[in-house]
Order: sequence, then structure tokens, then C-alpha cells
Amino acid sequence: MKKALITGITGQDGSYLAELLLNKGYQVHGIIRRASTFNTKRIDHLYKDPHNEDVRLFLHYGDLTDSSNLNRLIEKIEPDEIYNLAAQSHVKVSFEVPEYTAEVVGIGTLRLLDAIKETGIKTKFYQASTSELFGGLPETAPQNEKTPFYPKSPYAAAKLYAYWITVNYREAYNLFACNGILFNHESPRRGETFVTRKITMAVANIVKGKQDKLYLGNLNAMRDWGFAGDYVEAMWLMLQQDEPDDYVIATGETHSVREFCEKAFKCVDIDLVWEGTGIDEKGIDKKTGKVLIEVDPRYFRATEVDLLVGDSTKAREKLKWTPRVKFDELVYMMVESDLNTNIVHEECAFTNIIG
Ligand code: NDP
Ligand code: GDR
Repeated sequence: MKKALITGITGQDGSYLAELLLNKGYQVHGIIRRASTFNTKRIDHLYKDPHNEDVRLFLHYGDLTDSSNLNRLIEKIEPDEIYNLAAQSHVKVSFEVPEYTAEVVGIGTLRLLDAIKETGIKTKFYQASTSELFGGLPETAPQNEKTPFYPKSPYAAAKLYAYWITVNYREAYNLFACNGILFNHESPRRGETFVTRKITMAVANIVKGKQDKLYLGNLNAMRDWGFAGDYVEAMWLMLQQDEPDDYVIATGETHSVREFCEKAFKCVDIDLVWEGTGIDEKGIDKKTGKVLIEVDPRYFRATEVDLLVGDSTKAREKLKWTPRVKFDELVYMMVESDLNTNIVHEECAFTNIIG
């Protein structure tokens, strides 16, 4: 039985990847952080009582800031595959906690790679790289593996280090290490403070009368949004190849935040019309004239990434990977899920403050 170790197993991608690997018959080990409340809600459905015999999911306390913990776990588990998904993954938040972000995202990746090298275990390593690496060069779109990098946030700069240290350990120590340069991917399990989920939660809350208005930042930002369930398959495929390599994973389509709002509200039969420009812009319910969306500059970033769209030809040819879920289906899936969930108003109020 193959063994996999996932850092960031409690996150959006970690939960889909754990599901995929368990379905493929793997024994899955995940690193979780100690928190004052439970942080395992995305993987609770995969949990089995460890007193049973057929348990294949094991959770271990750990943290990417703790080298001795990582060394010990890698030595003990001896995984065939390691997926490094753990990160302080919020771009806007990285401007507020730049040092911590660099510590976890950048040096955390080095700690894992060095643990592999030092323990000498034979394993394959996946690094969660990101389209944010291309942030500052919109004229290069669509971006592929050869596009130059220009990080535009502390998060992206830390991911740049993680990208290159992964390449360096592959070249210097012959490790099987891959970078998946993934463009934005979303799902009903997306963190509540990322823009897509913030929008779909607000749609559901507005319909249920639990929220009046949605406050957003830059409505003009354009992103290549795919479905997380499709993207974790690409991660796995990268580690099944004969040679390690780096791959862009994307849908090849790009849409603005404004367009995402329109589609999401359309799912509940609300047509949005826009009035004003810049920070005065409002999204209005065409039928009732009610203002449903307002711009709040608090969500603007010190430096913004205006346009991302990926060219994943290499992955499509070499990995035979294609995204299945289209943009419209993704928006619908997320709105429907939030409509069926009993979201508490307070949670949403917080999202409006910190998202
Ligand atoms: P999430 O924010 O949903 O999950 C992040 C995970 O990392 C959580 O399990 C979190 O634990 C864990 N984590 C955070 N800090 C630490 C730490 N110090 N030590 C150990 N674990 C930690 O991210 P996603 O699932 O969306 O993304 C997965 C990875 O892919 C991330 O590295 C992200 O940067 C990258 N990425 C994501 C993209 C996307 O569109 N989703 C696109 C490209 C790259 P906890 O639950 O306790 O907070
Ligand atoms: P991103 O995702 O920064 O692309 O990083 P996010 O959903 O946070 O922002 C996308 C775009 O929407 C604009 N925006 C807002 N964003 C948030 N969060 N909240 C708002 O209210 C809001 N209004 C407008 C942003 O300015 C931005 O342009 C995600 C993360 O998953 C990273 O970890 C990953 O590496 C990249 O995707 C690829």
C-alpha cells in the first residue's frame, strides 16, 4: 500500500486530495495544527475511528515552522509521496503578516525538502506553487511554464522562494520534486475569505434575509478560476510521471470579480446592474433597485494582480489532464451548496470585515 503525507490536509485542497488518495487505496497521513477550536471540518467525513482495523487516514500534530517535528514525522512515516499544501495562503493577509508568511510558505518548504534530503528516504515531493508568481506581468497572459515571474505580494515572493528551492533540491540532490503552478481553484469548501466564496455565501445569506449587502474590493481583477476537485488530480498525476517536472494547471479562461458576482446572483434570479465607478461603484438588484454590492477600499491590496489566465498545454499533453468543471458550473455548484448550508450570520459578518 502506498503512503502519502499531506501538509495542509485541513485546507480546501488537502481535503480533496485526501479523498482522492484514499479512493486510490493509499494510506494517507496528514499534518494538522493545534487550534483552540476544531479545524478538521473539511475532512471530518473521511475520519474513521482509529480503533477499527481498516483505518487508512492518520492525523499528526505538526507545523511547517517546526523542523524537528517534520524530520520526525518523515522518518517515522516514510511516505512514498509528500504533498506540501500548507501555507498562509491569503494574499491580502500576507501584507499584514509578511514575516510569518515567509516563514511558513518559504522556509517551511525548505524545511521539508531538507528533511527529505537528510533522512535519505526515497519519496516524491509536490510543491503547491501558484499563478501569483506571474502577478505583475499581465501582458504575458496566457502564462505558461516559460513565462517570467514577477511576484506582487509577500505571499507571492515567499512562493517564489519555495518554487526555486524545490527546483534547486531537484537539481542538487536528485530529488523527485515537482512544482504545480496552479491557477485559482475554488469549491464549496473554499475558505470563506476568498472572493468567490465570500460572494456565494453572501448570495445565500441575502436570499435568506440574513445579510443586506456585500462589501468587496477590486471588482475588475481577472482570474482563471477552476474547480479544486479537478486540480488535485493534476497534483497526483505529476508524481506518477517517470521524471519530475513543473506544470501550469489552469482552465485557460479568465473572468472578472464583477462577472463572478453577476453569475452568482443570476443563480437566484437576481439581475445585477452596475452604477458608478471606482470606489463609488454599486451592484444593484435590477428588479427592486436595492443596493446589494458596495466597494469598500479596505479590501484593496497594496499591490494588485490585475489579470491571470493560464496556458496548461504541457499538462494537457504530458499528464493527459483536463479540467472538467466549467466556470458557470463552478459558480452554480458553490451558490447551491451555500444555499443548502445553514450559515450563521455572524460568520458572514466577520467575512465582511476581514475577507
Ligand atoms: P487553504 O488556506 O484552504 O489551506 C491551507 C492549509 O495550510 C490548512 O490546512 C492550514 O491549516 C495549513 N497551514 C497553514 N499554516 C500552517 C503551518 N504553519 N503549518 C502547517 N500547516 C499550516 O489553502 P488551499 O487549500 O486553497 O491551497 C493549498 C495550497 O495551494 C496552499 O499552499 C496555497 O498557497 C496553494 N495554492 C492555492 C491555490 C488556490 O486557488 N486554492 C492556487 C495556487 C496555489 P489550518 O486549517 O489549521 O488553518
Ligand atoms: P487570490 O484570491 O488573491 O487570487 O489568491 P482572492 O479570492 O483572495 O482574490 C481574487 C481577486 O479578487 C479581488 N477581490 C477580493 N478578494 C478578497 N479576498 N476579498 C474581497 O472582498 C475582494 N474584492 C475583490 C482581489 O483583489 C483579487 O484580485 C488565491 C489564493 O488561493 C492563493 O493562495 C493562490 O495562490 C492564488 O489564488 C492563485
